[in-house]
Amino acid sequence: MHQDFLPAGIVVLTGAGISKESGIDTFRDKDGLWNRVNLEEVATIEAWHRDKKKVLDFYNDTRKMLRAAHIAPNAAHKALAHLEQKYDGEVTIVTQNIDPLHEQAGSQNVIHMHGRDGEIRCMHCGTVFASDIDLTPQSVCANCKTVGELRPNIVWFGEMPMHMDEINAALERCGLFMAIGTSGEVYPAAGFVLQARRRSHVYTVELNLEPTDNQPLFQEHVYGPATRIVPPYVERVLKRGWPQ
Ligand code: BV8
Repeated sequence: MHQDFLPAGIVVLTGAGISKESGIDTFRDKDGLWNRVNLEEVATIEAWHRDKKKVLDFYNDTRKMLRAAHIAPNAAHKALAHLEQKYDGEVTIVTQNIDPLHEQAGSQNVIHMHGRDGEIRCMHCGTVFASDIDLTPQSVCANCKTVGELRPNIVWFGEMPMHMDEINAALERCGLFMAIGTSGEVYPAAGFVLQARRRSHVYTVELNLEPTDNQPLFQEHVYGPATRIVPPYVERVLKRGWPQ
């Protein structure tokens, strides 16, 4: 098909809110993680250099929480997988989440811009491993044998998010930008809606439990729990598309 006739792409930015009803806490709600843990002590590169054991123990606990038996994809994750299967254009999920729930729901085109659970990286040789083991400051890299340089393959504050070229390309091609379950407080993710709007024909919608500070940047707003608002919105897009 000629490029001009391919249906416009859809980019879906998701945040912790989409996984909340799967049993994973968000970060900035009143019961959120950053209200219990000081992110400066566990989610920055400085924290890792200051107290590796504290940071590694935090992510060892995070991994165990994410692997609990009751954690499973919810209707919102499944609706997005359905969208990817049924929409005849490209659907790209850009997630800020490190959990695997989009993939477990059946989504294939998922970009984890803040890294993902179950992967570790050696700060000495850069090798990334799939790994579920608890890391300690005594852990040894299987590749370069360096001791104490293994960390979660997660993007901390002050570090460059991953796959930015791929994300920027998807934003260039999209006709519909949906943000689901994100407070719009963390950059560069929070700036993607403005980046998408630089394209003349792009429609932007915020689907969230409640309005965020980014609300004025979106043309449409749907508020409520993700499992209640995402499935019908996906059906609407598949049946009628979006305002051009
Ligand atoms: C970068 C990994 C530049 C850890 C995360 C000083 C120095 C350096 C950078 C900065 C700085 N000051 C500011 C910055 C930029 C910084 C930033 O934006 N800070 C904010 C706090 C002001 N950003 C960065 O540091 C980023 N890197 O800028 O690099 C650079 C450039 C060149 C070279 C080198 C570097 C890196 C950011 C990534 C940090 N890592 N996570 C981990 O996950 O353990 S970010 C953290 O916040 C989370 O991981 C999460 O991914 C992210 C966003 O949070 P949300 O997903 O939106 O979750 P939140 O709780 O906030 O909101 C949930 C929403 O859901 C709410 O709105 C709620 O209403 C809604 N909700 C709740 N329930 C439901 C629901 N919605 C629907 N249904 C429901 N049931």
